[in-house]
Amino acid sequence: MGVGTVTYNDMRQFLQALDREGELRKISTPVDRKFEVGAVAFTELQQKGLDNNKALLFEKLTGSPFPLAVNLLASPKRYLMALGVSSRQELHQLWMERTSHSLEPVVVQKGPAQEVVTEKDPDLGEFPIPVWNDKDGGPFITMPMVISKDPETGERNCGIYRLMVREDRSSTGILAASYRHIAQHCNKAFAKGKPLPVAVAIGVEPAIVIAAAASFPLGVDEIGRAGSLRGAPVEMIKCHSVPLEVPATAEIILEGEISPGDIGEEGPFGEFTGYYGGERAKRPIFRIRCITRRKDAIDVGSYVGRPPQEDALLLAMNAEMEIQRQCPVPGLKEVFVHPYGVFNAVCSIEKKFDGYGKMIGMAIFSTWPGRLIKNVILVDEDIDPRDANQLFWALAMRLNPERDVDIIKDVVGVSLDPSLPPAERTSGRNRISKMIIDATEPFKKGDFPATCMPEANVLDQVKANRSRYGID
Ligand SMILES: Cc1cc2nc3c(=O)[nH]c(=O)nc-3n(C[C@H](O)[C@H](O)[C@H](O)COP(=O)(O)O)c2cc1C
Ligand SMILES: [Mn+2]
Repeated sequence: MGVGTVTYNDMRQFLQALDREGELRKISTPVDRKFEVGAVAFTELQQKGLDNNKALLFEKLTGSPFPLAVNLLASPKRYLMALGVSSRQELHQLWMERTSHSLEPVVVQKGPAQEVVTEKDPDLGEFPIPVWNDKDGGPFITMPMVISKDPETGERNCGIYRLMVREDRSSTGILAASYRHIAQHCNKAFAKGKPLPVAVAIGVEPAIVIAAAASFPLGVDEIGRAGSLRGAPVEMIKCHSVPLEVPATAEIILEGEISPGDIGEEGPFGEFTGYYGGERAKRPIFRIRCITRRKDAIDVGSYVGRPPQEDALLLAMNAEMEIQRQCPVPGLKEVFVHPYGVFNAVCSIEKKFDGYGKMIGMAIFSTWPGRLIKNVILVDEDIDPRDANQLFWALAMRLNPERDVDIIKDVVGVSLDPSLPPAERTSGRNRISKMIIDATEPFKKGDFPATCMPEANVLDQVKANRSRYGID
């Protein structure tokens, strides 16, 4: 098996791998899906942080026979495990090699995702779907793989767009920003007065989750990219009631449609920013016609809210790699998108000439994933962008704010950015300012003081013979 060829065939195999690695905690005491699941998941993340939190498996939930897995990819370690790599360098290499092309899925006749079929009175109420935060407008499915096809070209899309369970328990609200690919599928179907068939897969192989969360261009089938990432094609089965295919080994499938003019109240929801995103408002409704599932289905969710959390980590890690790939100016060494504050990026560069930092800063904003970034800090190659101590040293010693800080006004930002003036959000303009901090050494080499170090040969000898000094 080569690097990155993991082929977990379903979420269960990944859960087993997490368990083996000590990355899964099973909770056997009964837990309430309203507020309590959210509070337990939040506490785990807040107390242990991104590097040390564990995935959680709630085995008993009040009012539901199904268990619920939460935060499966909420640590860099588990993200790397999901793709079968052991370091960020390996991940980077794998991403660049594998995400430039697809490995087409194969359609199979049968799959566990259809062991139980409910076509009459589908009921979301039987699943343990949590109300995560105190002001959330209802229970939210936070890890749905939402699958649709372009009504004109037939190209498939798979994205993660939150689903709020409505009171009838057989429909959900859906929030997909206007630039999301499913919104563009809806527009095309609605222009012909037709509904858009939609299928939602819940509980899938982790490479599918990672591909669905990545910002690939319109027209790219994320399921094909997931196949490429995992090193084996994804097996799909035909849905019962809609002309779509879904991962054959998923835990739960929701089939239905979004129809023109069919809208209802949705939200609010505690967002990845740590704030409630937008008011309760009229948004499209996803009507469920059929639910299929495994006999002993395991539901899955993700705590979304104040960082650290999974959504922001997935956004940050995917953005780092895609900014790196898409930056048109050479010399970008490392991109660090801060997973607690995903609008911040610290980037190390090989500075070619004076003024190069600002140039790369502008180039980063101009990439598609760079839309996420509000503040970019450029540092020299000798600074590790992930090391806050080194970063603060560079900011203190290399920065002359008047010269090195630039603010760019009236740029399209992220609609959920809480610092957007309310009128910008409600009008859909979403314009914000952006900042470039060029903390690289200024002037020509030689004009800027040299950093100080002990004499190189002596230093090497001391390092090699540390025990001599009795201070190891
Ligand atoms: C856990 C999680 C929840 C998300 N929820 C939403 C959402 O509710 N609405 C949305 O527009 N994007 C959401 N996203 C971001 C999109 O899934 C992501 O940007 C994806 O690339 C969009 O797919 P698309 O480019 O095919 O439209 C979420 C991402 C994650 C990881
Ligand atoms: Mn897409």
